[in-house]
Amino acid sequence: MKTTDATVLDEPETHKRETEEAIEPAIESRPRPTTGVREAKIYIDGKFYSEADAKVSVFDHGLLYGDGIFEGIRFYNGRVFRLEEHLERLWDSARSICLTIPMTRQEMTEALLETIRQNHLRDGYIRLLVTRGVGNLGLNPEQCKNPSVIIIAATIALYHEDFYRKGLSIVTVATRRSNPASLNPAVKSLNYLNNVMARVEANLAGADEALMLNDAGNIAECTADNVFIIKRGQIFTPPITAGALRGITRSVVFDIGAEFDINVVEADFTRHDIFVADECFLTGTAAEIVPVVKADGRLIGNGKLGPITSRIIARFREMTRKTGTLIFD
Ligand code: PXG
Repeated sequence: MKTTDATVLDEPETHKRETEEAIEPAIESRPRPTTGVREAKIYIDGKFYSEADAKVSVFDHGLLYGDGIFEGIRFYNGRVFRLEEHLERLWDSARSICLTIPMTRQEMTEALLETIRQNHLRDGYIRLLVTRGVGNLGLNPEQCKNPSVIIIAATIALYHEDFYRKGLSIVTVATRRSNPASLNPAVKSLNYLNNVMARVEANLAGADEALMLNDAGNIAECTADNVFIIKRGQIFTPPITAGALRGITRSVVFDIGAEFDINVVEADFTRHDIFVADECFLTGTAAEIVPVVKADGRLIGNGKLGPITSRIIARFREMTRKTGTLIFD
């Protein structure tokens, strides 16, 4: 994204390549992402490893086939935001792909909180993965007897405040969100090539995010965010059946809508509805709630952050500071 401060997820500092490295690549000097934490501790299957030693097998089907699931979770002010919901979605994803998570939810909660503590963080981002585990080169998951659990805690550079005030520009891309009959977007799987290719298209078009349609031509979502529009005081977002992930931040918008007495309606809509909307915003754990002011070159509303989006962002920020599972007792 075109921001002054990229998130560690989007553009890790260490990805900025030195010219010499590009000419003469060496294993040691190859840029690699870091968590942004000094002496980071990464959880893999019950043990903590340094960044350099945190490795998985090349025979893990998570790598070979994108066979696995993940969650991106934020914590703010010493509290993990909406942890229960994230774990519920993780367990739902696992069930959907017939993957057995090798621990209880209570154990997962403890492992996750301990990873944050080990990294001495109060604000940051967690990447939680469950891979199918080590198998052979065939894709049959029955080869994989032991799924792996990986938990990475990272600092996350917030987008510059301007980004939330001035809004993003998005473009519709040709890559369609995968059909639920092929790969259901409701499963948060490690297979993100569909979204990655959409993001490549947005990059090539010079836009901040890609708007993805489903096979029917209706809006599904963006590459890592849910889409909302506001029209005549009502809020609309595509239903899960349109190919949207059941976003946790999305569900917070439903809660805020109820508090503000604003209708939040799940409905199929098209690009046209975005072009004529009064306001538009995206929601995602990393992006949080961010206004969209331009879609396919058209200004949305007056092209500025709208009043309802602004109130929602303020309330969301208050909730993130004050609610969540305590990390330190
Ligand atoms: N749609 C998709 C396809 C996602 O991957 C969301 C919507 C928003 O859901 P939450 O629960 O986060 O409100 C996601 C979020 C990132 C990033 O960099 C986010 C996700 C995956 C990978 C990276 O923000 N998932």
